[in-house]
Amino acid sequence: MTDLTIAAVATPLGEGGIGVVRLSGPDALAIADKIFHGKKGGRLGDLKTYRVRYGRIVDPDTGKMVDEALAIVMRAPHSYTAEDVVELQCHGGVVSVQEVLSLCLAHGARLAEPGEFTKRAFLNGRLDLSQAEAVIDIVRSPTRLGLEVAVDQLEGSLSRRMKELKEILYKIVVQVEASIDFPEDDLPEAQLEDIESGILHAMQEVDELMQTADDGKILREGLKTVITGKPNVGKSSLLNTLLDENRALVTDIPGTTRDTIEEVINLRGVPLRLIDTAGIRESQDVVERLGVARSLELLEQADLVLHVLDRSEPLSEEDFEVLRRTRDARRIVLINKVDLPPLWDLDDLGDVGDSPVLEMSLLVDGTQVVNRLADAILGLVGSGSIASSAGSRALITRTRHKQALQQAQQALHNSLATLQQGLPLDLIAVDLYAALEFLGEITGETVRENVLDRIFAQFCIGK
Ligand SMILES: Nc1nc2c(ncn2[C@@H]2O[C@H](COP(=O)(O)OP(=O)(O)OP(=O)(O)O)[C@@H](O)[C@H]2O)c(=O)[nH]1
Ligand SMILES: [Mg+2]
Repeated sequence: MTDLTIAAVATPLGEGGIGVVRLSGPDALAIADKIFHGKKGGRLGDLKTYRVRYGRIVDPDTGKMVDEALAIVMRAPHSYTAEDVVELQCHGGVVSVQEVLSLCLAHGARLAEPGEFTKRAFLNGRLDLSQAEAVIDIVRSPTRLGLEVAVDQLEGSLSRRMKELKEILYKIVVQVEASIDFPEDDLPEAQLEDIESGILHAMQEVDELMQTADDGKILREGLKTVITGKPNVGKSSLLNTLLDENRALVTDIPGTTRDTIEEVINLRGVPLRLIDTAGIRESQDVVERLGVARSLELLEQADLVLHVLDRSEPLSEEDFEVLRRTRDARRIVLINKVDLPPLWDLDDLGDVGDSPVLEMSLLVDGTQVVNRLADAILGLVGSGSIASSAGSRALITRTRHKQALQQAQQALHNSLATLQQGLPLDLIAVDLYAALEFLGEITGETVRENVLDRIFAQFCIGK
């Protein structure tokens, strides 16, 4: 695959100051030379790496000029992909960049698949897999803290941590291998103890890393925050207040919101994916019923539930139903409309477990609500720890990494059990090698092709 030269538009499609068409592969310079005419003549193929030329893009078949451009030459291995790369900076119009791309394709390049430039960087050994994944996280990062974590990962924070961890395991493997040839009974006790404490140490390190997975996921994807409650309690009003804009329709008709509405806000550095949902109740209306079903589904996946109640209306079975359903969730109970005469008080709610309860009026005091809610949310998700962990050691941000760690941990656990049962040492070695292989999946040494395809398919074309 890597013997072919690929091309793609690397900038977003639309009008812009410039638009970039990127070529990568062994023929990148030759293809660019067919369509790019430098103002002062000369061939791009004769340039050293990191040189720029000003000129024109010309269709070689018709002799017509397509656009003005700058051509940037980056030679292997000193480029993003570690292959020969040419970037053609054209005027940023939808048609002009497409025309330039078409010329590249007509003269020997193949259209790049999503993420293929980064995939080549990985296959050519310029980035490991965790770093390649960080590239997409940088592009998609919802907040500054998320960006910090992604940049650290691109710089190798996770790669270094994995390397340290693998070093620990290699040491144990060496000890085990060296002892395998000993007759069982002659093995010095101290040696077995060394192996045991090595495994325990590795397990502790893996555990520490796994502890960061919750914070990491929140920073990368945002905290999935579902606003729920029965109809007309003020869910959409809450979304609008938090966004500080009239995003969702608000009326006094129960059942106004039917579909879900999702927006991302930045809560003191922590990204919140806010989802306003249809009010939960029995309904004859088909559309509303679908909305309610979707609300219930979202409740199951929520990282955080904001349960809104209306104090100016009697508590009903629907309120208790939502309370029951969200009992085990990370949850904040919001008692709204306290500007109106109350029809019930806190005791009537019964036991809400550890959930913080806030009384508020979205109508009268929106700003204050935002601040109090922010304090409550950040208190609940431990923002202090999120913010500090972002700046310190490597964070696990992906489920894929977490699963690999869990599998490694299981393998280590098995090796420990084998050791403690006094079984032969070569059995321990098998589990240790398995643990190493799982850890290798994170950085990509032992990853399978179909997993790679899935990872890079998440990228945009041109990246
Ligand atoms: N008095 C008073 N009215 C409020 C308050 N918050 C919201 N409302 C009103 O309550 C009504 C319902 O608000 P929404 O935000 O549409 O409620 P909802 O929960 O999204 O309703 P559905 O989408 O139907 O489930 C609107 O008329 C709001 O103006 C409040 O604190 N006090
Ligand atoms: Mg609504």
